Amino acid sequence: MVLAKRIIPCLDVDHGRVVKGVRFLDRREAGDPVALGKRYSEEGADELVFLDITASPEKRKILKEVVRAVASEIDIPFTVGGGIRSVEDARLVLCNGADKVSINTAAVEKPSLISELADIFGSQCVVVAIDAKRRYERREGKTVVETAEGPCWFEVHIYGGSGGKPTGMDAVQWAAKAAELGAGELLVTSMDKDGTKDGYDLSIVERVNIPVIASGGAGRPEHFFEAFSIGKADAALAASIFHFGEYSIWEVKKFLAERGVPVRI
Ligand code: 0VR
Repeated sequence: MVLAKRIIPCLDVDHGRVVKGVRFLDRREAGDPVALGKRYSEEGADELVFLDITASPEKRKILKEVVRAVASEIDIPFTVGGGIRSVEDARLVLCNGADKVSINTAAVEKPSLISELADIFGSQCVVVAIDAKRRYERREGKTVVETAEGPCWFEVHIYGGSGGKPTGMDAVQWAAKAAELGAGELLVTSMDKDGTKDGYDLSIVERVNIPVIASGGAGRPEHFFEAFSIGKADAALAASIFHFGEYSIWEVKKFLAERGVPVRI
């Protein structure tokens, strides 16, 4: 049996409103999370991701009322992240309608949280989000990846807000570690591609040995096709093209199905 490739719209939420920027900067408003979530669920999205992107930089808890409001309008798997730092935080989000939790900052600061969450809720519930940015300067011990733009390594960033904070960590190595600790899935976002509509950066995706969601850069249906054909993505996440109405989820799926990619219609 072949697993269907998943198309996942992403709601990046800032104080109750969906926003979208370019390379994690210059965010502009993109709508109401409840209305958008409902629309995507009806349009055939396979899952929905909700990220409270200002929770970690503001050191506050996720806005659980908004999570609950979105959850009540959709009937597809729902992944929620932003500001989740403990088992209790995860439980709260799951009790408010999430099916999976996504952690980034807390996982980097305390990797054992991944195993704790996996032990309690199951790996299928734990998504580790990795926000990665290319670095072209050489650095000892980093995994060098050959790209069309030259050799580089990928640096993990935390605290999504205002461009994120570099950690010095190697994203390829961190992806392997997160998988070993019990993550069920990785959400790999290219900060260089985010919002550019230039296509995904699949360099990390192909080096991961657990299910992986490619994120950042989708601009046309062809980009999804690349993620599933040239790249080894299990799912492709996108925000800009769906929020601003350039393509519907249905159009993307039709394009993929016509080219032999297994998708749920
Ligand atoms: P598109 O390139 O518009 O499809 O973007 C997909 C994906 O990169 C974003 O929806 C998003 O999840 C990345 N953004 C931000 C962030 C993630 C975590 C924290 C902050 C941000 O500032 O955009």
